[in-house]
Amino acid sequence: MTKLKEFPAGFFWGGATAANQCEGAWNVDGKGVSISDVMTSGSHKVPRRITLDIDESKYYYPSHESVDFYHRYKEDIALCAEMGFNIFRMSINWTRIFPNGNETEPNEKGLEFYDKVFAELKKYNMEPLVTIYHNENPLQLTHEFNGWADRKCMDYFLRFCEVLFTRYKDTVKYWIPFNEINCLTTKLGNWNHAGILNGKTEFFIAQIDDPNKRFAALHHQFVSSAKAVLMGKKINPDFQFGTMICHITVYPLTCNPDDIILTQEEDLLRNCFSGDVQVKGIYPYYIKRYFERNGISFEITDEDLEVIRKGVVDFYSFSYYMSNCISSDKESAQVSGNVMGGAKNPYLSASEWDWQIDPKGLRYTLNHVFDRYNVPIMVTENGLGARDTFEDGRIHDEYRIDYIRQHIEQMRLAIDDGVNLIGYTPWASIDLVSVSTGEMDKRYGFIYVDKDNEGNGTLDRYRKDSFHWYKKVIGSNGNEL
Ligand code: BGP
Repeated sequence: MTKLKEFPAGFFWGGATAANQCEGAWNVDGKGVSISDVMTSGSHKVPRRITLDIDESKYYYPSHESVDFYHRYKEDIALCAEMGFNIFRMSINWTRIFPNGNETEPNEKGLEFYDKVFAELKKYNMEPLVTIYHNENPLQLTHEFNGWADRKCMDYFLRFCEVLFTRYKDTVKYWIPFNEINCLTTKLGNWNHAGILNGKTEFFIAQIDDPNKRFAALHHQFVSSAKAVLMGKKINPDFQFGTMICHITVYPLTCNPDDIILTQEEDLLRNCFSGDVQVKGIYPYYIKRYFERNGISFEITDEDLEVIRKGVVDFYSFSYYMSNCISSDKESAQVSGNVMGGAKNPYLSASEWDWQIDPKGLRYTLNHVFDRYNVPIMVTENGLGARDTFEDGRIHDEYRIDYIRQHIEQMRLAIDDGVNLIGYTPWASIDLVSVSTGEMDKRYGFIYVDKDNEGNGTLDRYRKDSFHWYKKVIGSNGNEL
């Protein structure tokens, strides 16, 4: 028996956050309103909604105060440094820099905030990993022309990129242009990921899915990502860009060939399409056929395709929370209550929110994507959403430790398989607002924040048991689990 390969020296260990889910300070220092700022809180039974009028007395908007990273970033970064992070994933809130998205000059105060965050990271030798777009579309662009559904959005986004690349030329090396870009391949990702508002009711957006707009929006994000890569490499050839795919790994529920075919279709559409565009630089054959079969059409120019071909990313990153089963039998397909769809896998348990826990699926996925793309890989999100109990300043989150331990074990096996895995930034460094529920009690962090679903709490930070455990893992470069 040969010895299992170890995590390579210099492996990136850290955690992930997103501006709209942790910063708060939604209208401070010149910040404009983003689509996330007009989303009400929800629950896993009642979906979040986008309001048209911000009337604070009627609704609770979780992103407005959130966990106040904006004012507490020093304390939070110090805690991450204590765990031993050498990488810190975060996003830059577009509306801090361009409040309405369409200004010609950036808001200096917004940039100064990120200057300070980067200075703090540098103090602890933490590499910033920056998501440029994490559901933070300026609301103005949505009102003006339906957000990403319109080509005009690209120019405004690229101006935003230009400002960031120039300002942070020597500060940031790793960039992710779009978070979970592939969510637009399903109707769930419409509003949340692209600011497309279809149809209005009195106070709310009706959220009617329009696949033409949705896939046009996705296309505009692909072209913008490729243009950002080309622009960024001119500004600093050492910049490294990555895709970020919400990878919901799919298995056929049975060996019925009908299940196999459906599973393949689902995998290609949801998981592979966006990676193929961003890493291989091609619009794959199967998506052209999918568009034809479903009557989907929008403008794709020759120039777009040329840009996509040239502006490929350097690394592949993805979020991995679960796997799902696909079944051609309607009844089985309905069994799971999981918001992400799919049938229940009898071999797996699930989180309270019905996300099926599948550590071995991570090893399978790592091999699958490395074989397909052959570029360095980072797992930029993975974690367990759970209700934590706070007792005398302690949080005993053994369940989270188990979840992350098992996933790290599988990452190590994938490395042993030969996969070039370079980093791991689990969700989340710190408790923050959940994107699907808008609530606080679906917690992911290593650091507990005293705040509840209604927004009450001291905002004080506490180290969970998982904090101490993860510190040991990082200190041993993944050897002590
Ligand atoms: C991903 C998002 C994150 C994050 C995470 C957990 O889809 O990129 O922003 O929130 O999922 O999801 P949730 O908060 O819905 O549990």
